Amino acid sequence: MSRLTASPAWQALGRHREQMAEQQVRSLFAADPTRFERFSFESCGILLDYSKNRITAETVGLLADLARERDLEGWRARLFAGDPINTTEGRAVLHTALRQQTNEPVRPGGADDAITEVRSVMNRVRTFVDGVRFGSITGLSGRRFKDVVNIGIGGSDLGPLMVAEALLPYHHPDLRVRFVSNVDGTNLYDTLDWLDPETTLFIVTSKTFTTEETMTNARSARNWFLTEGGTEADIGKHFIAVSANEAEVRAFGIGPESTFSFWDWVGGRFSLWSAVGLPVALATGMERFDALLAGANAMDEHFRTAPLESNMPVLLGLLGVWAINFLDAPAQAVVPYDQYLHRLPAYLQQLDMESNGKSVDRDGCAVDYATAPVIFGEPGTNAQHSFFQLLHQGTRPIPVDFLAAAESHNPFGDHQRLLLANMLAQSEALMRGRTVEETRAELEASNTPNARLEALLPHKVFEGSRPSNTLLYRKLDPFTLGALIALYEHKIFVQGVIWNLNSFDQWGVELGKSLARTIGAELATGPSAAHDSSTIGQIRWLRPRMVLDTE
Ligand code: G6Q
Repeated sequence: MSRLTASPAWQALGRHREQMAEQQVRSLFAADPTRFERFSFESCGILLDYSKNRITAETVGLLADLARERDLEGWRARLFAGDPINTTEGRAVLHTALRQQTNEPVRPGGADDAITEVRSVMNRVRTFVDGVRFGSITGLSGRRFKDVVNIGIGGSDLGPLMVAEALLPYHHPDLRVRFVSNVDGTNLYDTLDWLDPETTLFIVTSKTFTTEETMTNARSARNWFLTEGGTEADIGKHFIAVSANEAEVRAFGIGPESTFSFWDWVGGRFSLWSAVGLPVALATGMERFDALLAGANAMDEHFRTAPLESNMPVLLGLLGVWAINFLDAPAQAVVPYDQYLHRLPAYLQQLDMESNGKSVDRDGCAVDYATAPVIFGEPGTNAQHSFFQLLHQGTRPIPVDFLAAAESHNPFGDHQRLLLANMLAQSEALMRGRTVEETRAELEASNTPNARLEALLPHKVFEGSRPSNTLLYRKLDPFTLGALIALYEHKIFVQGVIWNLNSFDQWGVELGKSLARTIGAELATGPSAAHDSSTIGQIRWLRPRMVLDTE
């Protein structure tokens, strides 16, 4: 048994689970008309309703005991103070410093004040963004930029992409932002096909500036630019870099005046608040980007100061632990009833699964409990017509996070009412289910013949008590979006603390990267005997059939 599973709070939750196993959530609602008031609250413009989970006040108390026992408050203080809590990489974790609204110094691992450095880079970002948006910074022929292409992958893509999509209503009407991430040439080809090199600005975003996909795309974009009429002398005007590795940026040919730095204390998947957010700032303007940061900071302050039992990220994290470790939930669905959040599930897949998808704890010991769930999702109502069947009647509980705005950016006729009705209906149906008696009554009322009724009955029953959280906000504006993202960042941190994980490294992505380098060479020369027969067989099948552009 690990220290966690042997701990008094964990054991107490295990006993409590036995009491809760048969507890129907609909009965809890029936017994307590104030359940919504007791298990919902608002912070930073977001209402969290967690009343549809299989919990009582005792569950919340026991979960908070677990958090205290794991010293969540201590870890939270170390996070904000800039202690090197990313121990395997010896780094501080200070994405919160990027959105700090005061000038109070923060020293990552005791080094120079991070806030001063952040302010200095962001002032340059501000000047650049205003210059491009107002037309004083232009391309080679003096024409205004019309297209911005961000070249990056993982943390250097998913965050800015998700936010740029979410804030589409705030975009500059004459500046389009596009994202190229995949090393599949189709991604770059499809993007470049529409572009005029004279009015295109490329942002090469890479913390390390060595990531194979990004550097391959960046080199191909540069070749395209030169082939389409640009000259070497124009590169500095059309290619800018966002990176923590200045030496590699120089080696690529981008000068200091076109480089925006960030730091090793900003993890890739937490970097959108730095100059990595440039595509968002260019598209929406610096005021909006500032509001995004302010929203995230408001959630930071809530996370830092609110009591554990009424602390939104803490509760979301603990409810996840309850579902994963005590109710055996293998996955977590994220379903925004907000089309502009259509990339949120993809973004959260990285944030959560790369942070906590681990089977070894901070001390290097194998864990004996489940960690990160599989995160998946799609916007509602589309999701209802695909995977909701499994959520309602599958064999295991899959918690759902529903998200929705009261007000749409596009108030077409009756759409928003229908959208919200569907979301409310789904969370109610998941929670309430439909008993055998209710199903029978319904079939009888519709005059279903008896034999058919008996055959259909088991298929039409819903177990119910399927957990969900609902997050409601007035409108998806930059401030609210910032708060929402920070909410999930901290939720994941909370879970990492409970599970005793380092949520800030990602060693699991390395093995495939190094094998890809070897196999890349062997696709040209032939496979070595070092591989298994499957890999060798596939290399042999592919080699004579591959068609490469060798120009
Ligand atoms: C995120 C990860 C990873 C990273 C990409 C891109 O936390 O570290 O997704 O963001 O591998 O790395 P570069 O920014 O260095 O190109």
